[in-house]
Amino acid sequence: MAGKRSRSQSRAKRPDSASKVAAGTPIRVGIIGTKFMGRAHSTGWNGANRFFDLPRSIELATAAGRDPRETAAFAKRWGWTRGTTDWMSMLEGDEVDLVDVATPNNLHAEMSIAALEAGKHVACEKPLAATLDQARAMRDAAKKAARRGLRTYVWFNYRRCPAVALAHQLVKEGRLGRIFHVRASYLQDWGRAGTPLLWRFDSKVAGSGAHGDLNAHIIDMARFVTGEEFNEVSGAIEKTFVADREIPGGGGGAISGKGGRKSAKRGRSTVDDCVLFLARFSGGAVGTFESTRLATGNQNRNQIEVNGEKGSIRFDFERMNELLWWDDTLPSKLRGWSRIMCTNGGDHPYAGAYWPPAHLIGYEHGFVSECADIALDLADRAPVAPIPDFADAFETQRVLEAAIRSARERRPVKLKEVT
Ligand code: NAI
Ligand code: SOE
Repeated sequence: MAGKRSRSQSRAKRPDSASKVAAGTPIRVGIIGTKFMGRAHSTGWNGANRFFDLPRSIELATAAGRDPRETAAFAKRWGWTRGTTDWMSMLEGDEVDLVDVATPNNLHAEMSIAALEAGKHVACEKPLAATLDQARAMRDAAKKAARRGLRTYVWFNYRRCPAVALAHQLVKEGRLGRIFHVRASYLQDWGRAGTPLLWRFDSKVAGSGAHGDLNAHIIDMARFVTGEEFNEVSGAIEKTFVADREIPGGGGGAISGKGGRKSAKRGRSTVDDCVLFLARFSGGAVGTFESTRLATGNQNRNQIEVNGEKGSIRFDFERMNELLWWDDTLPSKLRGWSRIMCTNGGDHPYAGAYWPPAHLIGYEHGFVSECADIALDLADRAPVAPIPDFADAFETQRVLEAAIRSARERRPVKLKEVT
């Protein structure tokens, strides 16, 4: 996208910010949600202080959960000063500067908007919301709060894999030239028939299934890497393979509720297991997108390939430290896929904060890097890679909505129809 930067690449200039007032002072974080993302974000906030030299340190102030005993244990284990079962209590007074929303999708709007109204910055999990209406309300609340210097962030953490941030840089440097194809898929297989009816299968809570959960990531990644926006979505297919599931008997962990108590009760999944669609981009590229929970044998296969006139890149999260790169400007006898190990500090984004070359990083480092980027941004310093705010994540939510309309109405949907 010569000359014109999309929302995923840039940040609007802000008025004099609340962060400036507090520059140099610690950022006091309050988190809501103490399970999978509660643990990942806690690792992130703790690790950012240690791996990065931050202009503002991070204080893990308050953790809010639902069960008093579990919340107290979580707070102690992960280094939060206080645990509470009343998330609203952290909005009163001056206990926290930023609220981290790590709860199921239907709670993002209520919690984020309340935090912004209470004068807190917000870092909210993806997808921005369960519905387009909730997402729009969040975008509008963020716009209003920005006038008071408040900032919003969305945890599209895969942007912070060094390989993905490098792909973004290569495109920006013009090394791929004009982009022809985007081929993205996010394949998981934990949605098999034995997996109980967790919140991720309840449309009232999750909004959608694999679509909002996984397509949201690859839509964001495509926008981030290419710098192009979606113009049209077509040919979408939405499918639920396993509608009848066991109602969980309680307990259990991991994404699939593994180890939980058995129950004899059954219920219906009200979400998709997979959504596939085609796309046209603002710079003329075309794309294919596929997300599923039933791609047996693919556990967390978040992949993107971009083909340009001068070269191509290929990324697969299951080999997250590597970026595959084809340089089509080389003489043909030298052309081939190069495997770039994205771990060289100084050359590769984020790598310098961690280990020596090829001493690999893992899933949690994406969250550490994201927390560091948030701390940089709150000190008015440029993050290593742009962080999506609510307005940016709303653009991703519009694409999700366009794909669902395309699937249900069996027609191409232009993004300008989705406001
Ligand atoms: P989870 O089920 O493991 O944890 C949800 C947490 O929210 C639990 O601690 C639960 O007690 C808490 N919670 C639920 N209702 C609450 C309420 N009314 N008040 C206070 N706390 C409440 O879910 P998980 O996997 O952590 O997902 C949370 C969010 O993070 C979702 O939006 C999900 O899409 C997103 N996510 C993002 C990932 C990423 O890669 N960025 C990875 C996994 C999840
Ligand atoms: C489950 O599908 C899940 O944890 C998603 O919720 C995350 O967003 C994804 O990054 C990993 O898988």
